Amino acid sequence: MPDLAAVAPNIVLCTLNARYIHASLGLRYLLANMGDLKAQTAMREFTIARKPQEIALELLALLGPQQDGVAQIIGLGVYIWNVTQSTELVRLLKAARPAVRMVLGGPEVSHEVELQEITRLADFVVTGWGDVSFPKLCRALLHGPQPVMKVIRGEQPPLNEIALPYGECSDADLAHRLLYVEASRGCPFKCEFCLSSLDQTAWAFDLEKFLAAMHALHQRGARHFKFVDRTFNLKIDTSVRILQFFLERLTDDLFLHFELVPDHLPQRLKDLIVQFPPGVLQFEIGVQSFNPEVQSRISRRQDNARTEANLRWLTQASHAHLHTDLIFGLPGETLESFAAGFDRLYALRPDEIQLGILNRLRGTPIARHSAAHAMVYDAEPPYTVLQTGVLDADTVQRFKHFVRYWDLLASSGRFKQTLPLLLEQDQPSPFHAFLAFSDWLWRRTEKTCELSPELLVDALADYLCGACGMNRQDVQQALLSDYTGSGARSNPHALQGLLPKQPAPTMRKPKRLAQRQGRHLDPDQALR
Ligand code: B12
Ligand code: SF4
Repeated sequence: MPDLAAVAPNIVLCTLNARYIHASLGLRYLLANMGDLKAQTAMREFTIARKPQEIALELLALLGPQQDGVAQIIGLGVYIWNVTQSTELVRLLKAARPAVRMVLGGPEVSHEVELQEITRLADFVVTGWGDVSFPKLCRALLHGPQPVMKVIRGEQPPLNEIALPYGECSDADLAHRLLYVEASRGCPFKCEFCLSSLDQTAWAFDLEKFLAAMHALHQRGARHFKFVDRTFNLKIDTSVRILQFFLERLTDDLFLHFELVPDHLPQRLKDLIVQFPPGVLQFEIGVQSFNPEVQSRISRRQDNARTEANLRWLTQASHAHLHTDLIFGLPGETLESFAAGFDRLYALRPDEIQLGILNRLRGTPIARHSAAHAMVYDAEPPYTVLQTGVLDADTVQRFKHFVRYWDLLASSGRFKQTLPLLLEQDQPSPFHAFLAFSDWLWRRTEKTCELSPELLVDALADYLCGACGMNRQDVQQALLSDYTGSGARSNPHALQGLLPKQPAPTMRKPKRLAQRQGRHLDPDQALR
């Protein structure tokens, strides 16, 4: 029986992920770079759904009893999605064991440090990159000389001096979680709503070393790779090498996610993209706004004509799944100008249009517009815009309903046949058509959650046949195809007598349904 106190780690790296499926890449970097301290370091991940009390107890049990003269350190990764729970966790840990050294890091505590409750409660804060500075701080805490500064600016060494983290991914991570990988850090662009606009440039990891690590992961069975590079198509030589690497390993189960800037798609990249069959490539393309005035106000350089041409090419010539983003509430963006951007994007028929509402992230330069554009933001994370000089609070609220219903009807992929009936009628535009439906559904239900597939089917039938006067048979046909195609097997009122006869329900049915719906949902959206 080993002596538990002797094997207990005295450094614990911890974070609260948004959901279990998101494994923390940042924490794995820190662990991989602990050097001589690695043997005494443990990593523990939780989700934001866990109670801070339970997490605190688990962390303290892991550290074991305090021993004289040996520092115990907890490093906590703090992000916008976990800062509320993390603040409570730090409070509990410091109350239970005041001697424990609480070190914070991560983007949420890297800016406006002095304004936050969590940083007040903690002992140390490392801002920016933690790969080198966290182990250095631990060494100082364990062996002296003791650090004098509470806030430490994280060093940014050349990337080839940082150990890659992929060896820290367990087999369970590879089997059950999204595998985040990173071929470069930073972004050269300056979009003011985004934290990456503070980076001076983008830095690339040594490509051969990176690909060797991807090869090792692939050999271990990894097939889903989610690149967190801010702009995958920045250096085309690198993008080409990475795509070639995966083309050589093409299998049915391969899945690759990349973030792209929309107006840069040279022929060399196109030539490779077309070689990937359906289901392998997913591109997340932030369009954010098509409004040139707003784009220039927030320092977002984007060639709209080229963006449109590239999106059109991708939808028509490639098999890539296109996930596009728009942001509502940017300074000076009206409901009408946003609607025009939405319609322009919808006309290109990307697979998904994800609608976000502006968040004022700590440290981002968008704050400079707050006074001039009468921007009011929620003081609580994720600091969502509540009103602007050209959008009153009711309009923002109205749009929130729109977003929720859009997620349920469009992004979920569950109403592929019915959605065109709704959007492409004689309304002024698809945006206004959906807005009219959204207003109607809100008046009817006064809720944006607990809307079952059956309730949505019935609501769509009533709206399209009633308010819009469409032919009932056409509407029923579209709804029937969507409803049965989604795997749902209940009996909505609007489809009575049309559904194929089902065997008597069994206890396992709801679970199978939930799993099937889960596949349609983007994990990132399921979070909202
Ligand atoms: C993956 C991801 C997510 C995942 C969650 C992942 C998880 N673990 O649960 C999902 C998709 C759910 C998500 C959601 C959102 N995200 Co996000 N996301 C990312 C992304 C793409 C990758 C993170 C990553 O792995 N980076 C790579 C690692 C190496 O960097 P890192 O995590 O920053 O870690 C380094 C340092 O921060 C530091 N560090 C980290 N932990 C610790 C701990 C200690 C002790 C120390 C000393 C240092 C330290 O050292 C690490 C190595 O240098 C980043 C963008 C990016 N490329 O970084 C955005 C990013 C983190 N997200 C961001 C935002 C704004 C959001 C959303 C609000 C977006 C939206 N509008 O909906 C939502 C949050 C929703 C909510 N409920 O609040 C912002 C950060 C905001 C913030 N202050 O935290 C980022 C930076 C994007 C950006 N450029 O603006 N996101
Ligand atoms: S939005 Fe994209 S392109 Fe703009 S600064 Fe952020 S990461 Fe870079």
